[in-house]
Amino acid sequence: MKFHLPGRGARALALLATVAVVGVAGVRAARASDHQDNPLVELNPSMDMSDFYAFPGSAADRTVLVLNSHPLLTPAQTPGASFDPNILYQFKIDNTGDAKEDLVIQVVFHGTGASQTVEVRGPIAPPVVGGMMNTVANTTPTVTGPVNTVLGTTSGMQVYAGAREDPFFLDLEQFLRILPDRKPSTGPLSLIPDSPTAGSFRDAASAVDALKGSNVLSIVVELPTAQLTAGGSSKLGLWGTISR
Ligand SMILES: [Ca+2]
Repeated sequence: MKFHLPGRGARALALLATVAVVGVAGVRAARASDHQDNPLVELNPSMDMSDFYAFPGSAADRTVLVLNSHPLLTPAQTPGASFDPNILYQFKIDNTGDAKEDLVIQVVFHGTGASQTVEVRGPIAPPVVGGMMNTVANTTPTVTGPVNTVLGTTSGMQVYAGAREDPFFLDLEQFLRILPDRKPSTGPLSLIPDSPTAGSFRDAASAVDALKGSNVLSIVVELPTAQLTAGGSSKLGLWGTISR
């Protein structure tokens, strides 16, 4: 995963790389971010997955999965932003340790704007394993309803799809001091002085979150953990994909 600075696509650098391996008994956080990482997703921000999160849910036997896309929305842009109704958003679950998904949760949208609706299928066996060309399973959706609404049940699957402030924390100024060749060639960030001694990020008291106040379109799914471990073990590999 990598963070891309606008206008420097070909020279984007891996900021933090991670593998999202989650042991259900003891969750390890995945730490990475991926905003605007290639020209294709800059042209279609709905395809731009910024972050994927997995963490314990509202009860001990439940897990939350989050797939964020369409990063760097300003508050003014946010009401007009939509999930792309022509692409497939997927949570992928490997519970056999081979880095191939055994289950998927498929999310598609209909319409645009405030009247957009979401359909969530699964967890189900993937119609296609791997690859970027994926198909929607021919099954009845588990949860359906409007965006910007909490859907489903607290005992089964709960879903929220809509705008939220980007939860990722990025001290961009310090990042550019650590790696000054990533600085943009114009604009305020180009003026940050190089600091060869800056070898780490600043502590919470002095760090500045460059993403504060910008929004993402978030797909949040909470479900019984047993639905993720079914047919496999409690050690889960979790990731997301966005594909046509
Ligand atoms: Ca597997």
